[in-house]
Amino acid sequence: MPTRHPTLLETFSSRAQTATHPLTAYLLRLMDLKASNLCLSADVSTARELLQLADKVGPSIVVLKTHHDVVSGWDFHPHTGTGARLAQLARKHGFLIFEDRKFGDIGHTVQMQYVGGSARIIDWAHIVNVNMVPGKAAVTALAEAEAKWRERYQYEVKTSVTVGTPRSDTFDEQPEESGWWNTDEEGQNREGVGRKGSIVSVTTLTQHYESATSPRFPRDETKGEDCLYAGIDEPPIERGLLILAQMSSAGNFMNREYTQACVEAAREHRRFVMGFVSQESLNSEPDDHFIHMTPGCQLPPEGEEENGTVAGDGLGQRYNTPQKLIGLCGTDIVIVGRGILKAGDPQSEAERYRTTAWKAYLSRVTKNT
Ligand code: 6AU
Repeated sequence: MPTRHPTLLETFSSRAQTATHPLTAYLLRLMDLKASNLCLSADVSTARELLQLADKVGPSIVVLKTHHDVVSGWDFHPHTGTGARLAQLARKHGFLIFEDRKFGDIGHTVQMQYVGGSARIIDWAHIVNVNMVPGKAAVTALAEAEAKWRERYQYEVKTSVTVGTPRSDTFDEQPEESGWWNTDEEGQNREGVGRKGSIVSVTTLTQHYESATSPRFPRDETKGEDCLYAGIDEPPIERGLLILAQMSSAGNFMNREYTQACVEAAREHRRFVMGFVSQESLNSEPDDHFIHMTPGCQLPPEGEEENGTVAGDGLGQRYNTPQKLIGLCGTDIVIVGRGILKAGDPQSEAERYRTTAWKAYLSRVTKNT
């Protein structure tokens, strides 16, 4: 049982006022608006299924969790691919995308995995998570990558060609540092973009950044419906990190000391770390306003005792009910995969989970008022 930290007693709308991270504040408002604290773990095997599922279950959830690397047919196109189409569905139904990438390597590598490669995860996933086994540097490195990306994102590259004799002040003597933050979506180096002009004869080709008109992300060029969920604005541009502090699987090695180190890392990066993937609330100091998302959640079949026990999956996964996780352990959002995916009607099963998890939250805060 966690200690009775104030966040356990507060409503999500009230916590939205005090949350340190802008994306956490947004998510808490979304939860209040949709009366949902449900995350769907969309562990399906094709991009087509993923998009159909997101469209169907979108109204019931506040977070859609992906494992992009288990999805066949994932289209990596930055503007029209699977990430961009998910982002469009996220706007339409009002949910955030959480790529369950569990980064777990040295700082330099996790930066490249987050921002670069074919997937360019940071472009379409509002939230990612980190497995902190390599140490706190992984969190620092991801925070740095996000800050650099955000700095760049707020501007669009504009290209202009002028003919004439360039003046000497058109040139910048200091070349920019090279790295993943200087590559565009096609992987081309953008080194120096925004600062230098290069001369071809007397023609000057200039590229510069201009403020983007909308923080919408990724820049949406997909065709079709492009509406924004009513009642709330666009999510903020800031990306968020969840630290994997406790696992649902039997016999995992995340002991108390490890979990405590995760909490300390979160406190050191409050502007980037939204909270934890954990099995209980880890807020303990007055300044802790972290959010907790919890996997290993299933309900007994319909018609059976709602708070009864649920067997594991035979592969190490253990399950608890929303009532136990939200009501007793004090977490905020339940992450449900196969409990919904394997149902005959995933859409109505998602509604059953949404109402049960929301009821558990309401009775927690009501009991405590
Ligand atoms: O509901 P399930 O068992 O079908 O799916 C649970 C989902 C899977 C796991 O990769 C993930 O939650 N997960 C995580 C996460 C989210 O990081 C941590 C953990 O401790 N246990 C767990 O199952 O996609």
